[in-house]
Amino acid sequence: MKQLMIATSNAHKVNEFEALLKPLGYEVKSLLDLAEPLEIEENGSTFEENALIKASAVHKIVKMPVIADDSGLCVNAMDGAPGIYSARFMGYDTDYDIKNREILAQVQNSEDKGAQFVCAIAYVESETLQHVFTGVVEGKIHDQILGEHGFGYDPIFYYPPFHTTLANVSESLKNEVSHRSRACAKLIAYLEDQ
Ligand code: ITT
Repeated sequence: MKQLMIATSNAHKVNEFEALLKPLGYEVKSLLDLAEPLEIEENGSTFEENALIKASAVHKIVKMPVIADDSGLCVNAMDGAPGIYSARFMGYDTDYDIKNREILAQVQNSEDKGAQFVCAIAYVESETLQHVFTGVVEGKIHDQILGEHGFGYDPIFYYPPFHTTLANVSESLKNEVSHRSRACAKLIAYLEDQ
C-alpha cells in the first residue's frame, strides 16, 4: 500500500483526507501518529505558502511523501478575513460557537454575504519535487448557526446548491463539493499520472 503522511494535527482533516485517499489505495498517516507532538510555525502570507512550509518541514523529519493542507474561510464583508488566520481567529482554543457568532455579527448588516472556503494542498516528495494544488468552494454566510456535522466554520457556511450549510449535510455530501476535495482531486490526478 502507498503511504502518505498528512502534515496535520487536525483530526477532522485526517478523517476527510482518509475518506478521499483510502479508496485510491493510500494509507494515510498524520502528525497524530508521531510519538512527539510537532508544532510548525505557519509564517507564510498565503494558503499556498503555508501549505508548503508545513509539508516541507514535516518531509525533512519523516522522509516520506508528505501532503499538507492550509485552509480557511474568506469572508467578503470582512475583506477576506479570517483567511489564513482562520484557525487563529479570536484565539486557537476559542470555541467555534463563539467564532461563528462573531462572523455572523460582522456580516449581519452587510449586503454582500459571499464567502469562500479555500484549501491549498502541498505535496512534497523530495527537496526538488514539490507541488501545490488549490481548491475553492463558493457560498454565503448564513443568518444562523446550523448543523452538527463537519467542523470549524461549516455551521455558518451556506452552500446554495444544497440550500443549507455544509454542517447540515452528511460528511460524504460535503466531501463531494468541498474546497479540500477539489484541491485533493487535483492532487490525485497528479499522483495517478506519476
Ligand atoms: P493543521 O495546521 O494542523 O493542519 P489547523 O486546524 O490549524 O490544523 P489550518 O491552519 O489550515 O489548520 O486552519 C484551517 C482552519 O480553517 C480550521 O481550523 C477551520 O477553522 C477552518 N476550516 C478549514 N477547512 C474547513 C472546513 O472544511 N470546514 C470548516 N472550517 C474549515
